[in-house]
Amino acid sequence: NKHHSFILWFTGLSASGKSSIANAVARALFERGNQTFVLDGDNIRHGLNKNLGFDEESRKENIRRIGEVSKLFIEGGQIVLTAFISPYKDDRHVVRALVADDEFVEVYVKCSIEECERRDPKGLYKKARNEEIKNFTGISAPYEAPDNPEIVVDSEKFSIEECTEQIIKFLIEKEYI
Ligand code: GGZ
Repeated sequence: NKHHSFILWFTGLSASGKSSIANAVARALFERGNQTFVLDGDNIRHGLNKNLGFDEESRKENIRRIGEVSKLFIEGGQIVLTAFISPYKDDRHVVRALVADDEFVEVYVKCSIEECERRDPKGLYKKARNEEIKNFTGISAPYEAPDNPEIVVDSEKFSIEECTEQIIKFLIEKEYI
């Protein structure tokens, strides 16, 4: 079943490395001749979903729309990589149920809240601690880690490059690519 289209669904805390790893995996897939498309906050939350905030209902709607858009892209023959916190198990399950069993690959980017807060590349954790930002994942809003993701990469122990290699290796072994 090589060369089929599927969603590589990254989930993890803010600053866990989802976007960086998704973009590095997309580059590696492109170099192997695959067609890829990355969906992340930059192209979705600033456009299609700019009317949505971060309360539970908005996140649910955010993920639902991203799932539907991803489904369109896989119908168009792409490997779609999505990089959203997607903190709720139920919402991720809704997306999984939208597509065929072999078309949803959940990648948990594992990184402790302590390490994410140390990284704090945009100063958002600091603002969340000061309550300048409400409902911040890991501080004042929940993150439900997946129970059975297809892949777990530990971005605290391993570099972006190592995590990328681990994902590519999995995809080759399981004949996704
Ligand atoms: C979490 C927030 C929040 C709150 C703004 N909680 O590190 P970033 O900046 O670039 O990634 C975070 C991004 C999360 O958007 P998602 O669409 O991935 O979230 S979800 O899947 O839960 O819908 C962060 C920024 O937006 N951000 N406010 N309150 N992250």
